[in-house]
Amino acid sequence: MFLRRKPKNEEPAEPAPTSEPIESLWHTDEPEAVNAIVHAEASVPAVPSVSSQPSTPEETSTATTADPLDDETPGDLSAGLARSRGGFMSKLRGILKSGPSSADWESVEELLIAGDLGGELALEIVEKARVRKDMPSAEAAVRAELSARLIPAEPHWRPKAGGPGQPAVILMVGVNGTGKTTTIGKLAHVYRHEGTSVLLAAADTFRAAAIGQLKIWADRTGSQFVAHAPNADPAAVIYDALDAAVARNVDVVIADTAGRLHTKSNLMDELAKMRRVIDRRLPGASPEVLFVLDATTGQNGLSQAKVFHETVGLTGIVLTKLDSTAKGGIVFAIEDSLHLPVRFVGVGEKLGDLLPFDPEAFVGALFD
Ligand SMILES: Nc1nc2c(ncn2[C@@H]2O[C@H](COP(=O)(O)OP(=O)(O)OP(=O)(O)O)[C@@H](O)[C@H]2O)c(=O)[nH]1
Ligand SMILES: [Mg+2]
Repeated sequence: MFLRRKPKNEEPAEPAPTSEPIESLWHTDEPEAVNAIVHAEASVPAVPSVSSQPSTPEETSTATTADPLDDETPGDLSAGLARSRGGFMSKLRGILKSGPSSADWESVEELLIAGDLGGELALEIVEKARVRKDMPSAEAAVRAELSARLIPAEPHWRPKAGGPGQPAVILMVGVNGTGKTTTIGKLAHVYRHEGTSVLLAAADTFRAAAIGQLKIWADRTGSQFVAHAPNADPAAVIYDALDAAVARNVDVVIADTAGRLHTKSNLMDELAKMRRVIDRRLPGASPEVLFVLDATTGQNGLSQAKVFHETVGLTGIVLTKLDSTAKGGIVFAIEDSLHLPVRFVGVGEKLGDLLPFDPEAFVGALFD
């Protein structure tokens, strides 16, 4: 069992956030107290376990094997974009192939807007594409203009630790139901397969079910797990999770947070506190703050992202549910307006349906 230790030589200007169980647990090893905080690790056969923390039968009891989410088959970007390719893109390709007249270029603009690029960007793309002389066709010109809007890929992108002995940290944020927890599970699966040790922090303390949902992902992926009781201070969960990760030499901590509306200032303040706690516990760390955006919310998602960015300083986007929308053009709008890279796209509900975002492959899957 992991023994929590009081951090030495660390007196943060703002007291470390605590929730009741933590206060009473410093220096204690009482079994009844430990029940208030869950530190669990389980392993699944497909994933190499790299931690020395054994799991108990009780801790692994929530693992599910019959769930379709267990399907690790790598997701197919092209299949995930089928709706977009068959929707606005198919009409767009039709018009562009016929060598567009002025009226047709107007339709191109309308189709790009219908595909969720937003009015301003759609106009810019059309204005530039129609005067390009270096392209063999109108389709190639639009394709090149769209590609130019995307931030170049970083194929081997990984969250980085701030220094030796520190874990890399990912804070997953977004509005309700966008796919944060599922994305954490999929990401933990990827990292565990690479032999990286992962600790999931249940900083969505809003609902007891949210803690249970993340615990299932911890069990399924063989990740370690830190949670407090429901309604505890989420910043305290993160503080404790970082403590645990340092003590156990864990490589990556991924923190789940409750979905929140960008208009609720008290909830946004709570998120800002979580962000500050990371800086306080791991000075010099540069945590990844990933905004999980449901592609089906389209342009509304952009205004949400802007407020989150102002509050917590986003470092990247995860665009989920691309398989459920015919408006995959939102990718261009996000990168163009937020200047933040899309790190991953979700193209389904299976474990393997989280793909690193590759701009070239994305544009190819839309056009080809
Ligand atoms: N089709 C599809 N569904 C997805 C994808 N990602 C997540 N989902 C589904 O979206 C639903 C919500 O996912 P959660 O992970 O619980 O969302 P959340 O953001 O954690 O929700 P809250 O914690 O309530 O804010 C679940 O049914 C997921 O299976 C995706 O890429 N494609
Ligand atoms: Mg969740």
